[in-house]
Amino acid sequence: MSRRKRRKRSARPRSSSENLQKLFALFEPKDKVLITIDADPDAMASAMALKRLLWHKVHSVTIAHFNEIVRFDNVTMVRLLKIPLVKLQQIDSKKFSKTLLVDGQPHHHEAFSQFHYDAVIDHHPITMTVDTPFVDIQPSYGATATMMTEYLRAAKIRPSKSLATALLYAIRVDTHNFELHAFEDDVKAFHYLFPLANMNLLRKIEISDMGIKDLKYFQLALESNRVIKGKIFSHLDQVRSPDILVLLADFFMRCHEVGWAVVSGSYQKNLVIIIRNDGFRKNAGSKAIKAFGRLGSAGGHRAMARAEIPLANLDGHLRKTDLSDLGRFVIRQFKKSLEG
Ligand SMILES: [Mn+2]
Repeated sequence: MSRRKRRKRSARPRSSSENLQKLFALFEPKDKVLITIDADPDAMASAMALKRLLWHKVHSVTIAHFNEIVRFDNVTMVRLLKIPLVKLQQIDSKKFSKTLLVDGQPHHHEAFSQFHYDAVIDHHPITMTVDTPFVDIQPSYGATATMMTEYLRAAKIRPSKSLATALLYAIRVDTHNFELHAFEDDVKAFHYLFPLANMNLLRKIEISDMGIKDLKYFQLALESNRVIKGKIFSHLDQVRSPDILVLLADFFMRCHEVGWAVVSGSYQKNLVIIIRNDGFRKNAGSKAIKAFGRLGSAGGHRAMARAEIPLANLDGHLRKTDLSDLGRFVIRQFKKSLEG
């Protein structure tokens, strides 16, 4: 889950060994434990760590997620790190004697609200009281994985390569590579995990943002792009997701001569336009608004912007030649926005 609110530091310092003892006190050897998650890197890594903590302490630990895992980096993480997951919809919750929630709070999703949790470990802001036998919520942490790293250290458990890699990746993702709400504790956990992780796996997970099927869009974009004075334009017809357009725009920006990349395509009944620039005395957001704002939604920041125009709104705005080539329309509008 990603909440991007600023987090305040909690006044009371927490002792991880105290917390660990309290957590362990919840369990008996015969316990069948269910950990429920909204599967993203932080939730998965934290659940793995919790499973490791409870190893040999309980009868079994099952990690169940309610959401579909669609992002390719997450799919790759699950596959390469062999994270044992089951779908929440497929389990019989009555078979478990203890239920835990990591990287989320019971009211965050209705899939969680059906459970009576025994423990909640999370780092999101507290918006509602969580009334479970064990609660550890630390909004001053950039990732739940940081908290879990401290639990492991308090338990004197050295994480395996795959667990360390998962935790490291989780901290990177949740702190946006330490650009957003990262704190000293996150940096400390990162330092501790770094030598224990497999950097090759980590890199493969990080760069996995498309599938083989998506290569056809690259082929099309490579064949049909137009370069006009340091600006590269590419228009694709239907795409399976606007994410493809983002990947292509970022890809084109790798060419050192390119100052602007404008990649467009149709998705459902919209024309989607992704704009990138090198950030030098340019403003992608205002250009997007100027070029496309009156026809649909448009906006963004200095270096990146996006516009979405319902195709129905384009009636009467397209020239004859544009009908077979929306790309021509995009180029014309964008060039106009650069003038004056
Ligand atoms: Mn998180």
